Amino acid sequence: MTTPPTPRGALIAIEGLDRAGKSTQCDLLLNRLISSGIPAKLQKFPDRSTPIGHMINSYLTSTSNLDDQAIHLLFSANRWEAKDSILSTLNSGTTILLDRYIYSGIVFSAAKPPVPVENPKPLSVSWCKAPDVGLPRPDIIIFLNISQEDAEKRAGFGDERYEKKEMQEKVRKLFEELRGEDSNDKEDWWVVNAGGTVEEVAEEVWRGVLEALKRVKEGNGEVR
Ligand code: T5A
Ligand code: NA
Repeated sequence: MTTPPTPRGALIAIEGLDRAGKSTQCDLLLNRLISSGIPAKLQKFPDRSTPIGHMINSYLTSTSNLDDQAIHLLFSANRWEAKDSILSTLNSGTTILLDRYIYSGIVFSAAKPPVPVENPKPLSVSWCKAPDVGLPRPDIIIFLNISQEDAEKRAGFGDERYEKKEMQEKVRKLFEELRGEDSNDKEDWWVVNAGGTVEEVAEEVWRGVLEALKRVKEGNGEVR
């Protein structure tokens, strides 16, 4: 008798504005999956542990400056360098939680105020999308939706380069556009009200996860 092949894991992206609670929810979710007997792993982007990640970290903490295009490509390269590991992990039957992914990559770069002299135009969304084309597509994108007021109340807001009110407003608008643009496949996005308690948010997130697991079960086994 041959053993049936292991079904692949689900690819679940958690997205949202700064301080929406992504990392908090990812940690809870990882524990919940594992204690439910579902093998799971967390992959955070940016992954600050790699050489490319070190460059991103010094940019975000403002110890270095980089051209807008250059930093955008580094964020993308930081995903590409994880691609093989993501695919082999999924194919070994382990679910992956992505703490930010392609979508943060697009909206944060496109939301940046242009540098006045050298680069008068903001980066276009289509330019920002291009380097990530071909990366594994998540089975679901769980979007933690939070108001600017609630985000600002949370600890640590304002520490890093992009954590400024104006920038966050643009990010919010661009995320909305991105969700709208994908309207033929609206099912990609699972919007959660992230303004509730940690436990309330976790319940809504869990429903999204169950949906992703169901899709994988009903799918053809291939990562999208
Ligand atoms: N970026 C990222 C790009 O420009 N391009 C890219 O390609 C990518 C991938 C760093 C920056 O990089 C940009 C986007 C960012 O500006 P990061 O490392 O993910 O990205 O940022 P972090 O600082 O780690 O994370 P965030 O600021 O986004 O915060 P989280 O993870 O959303 O929030 P979390 O869980 O750390 O919670 C924040 C605080 O709120 C509390 C927590 O205890 C914590 O103190 N909290 C709650 N309080 C009340 N009620 C709740 N429900 C709460 N949930 C959490
Ligand atoms: Na985080």
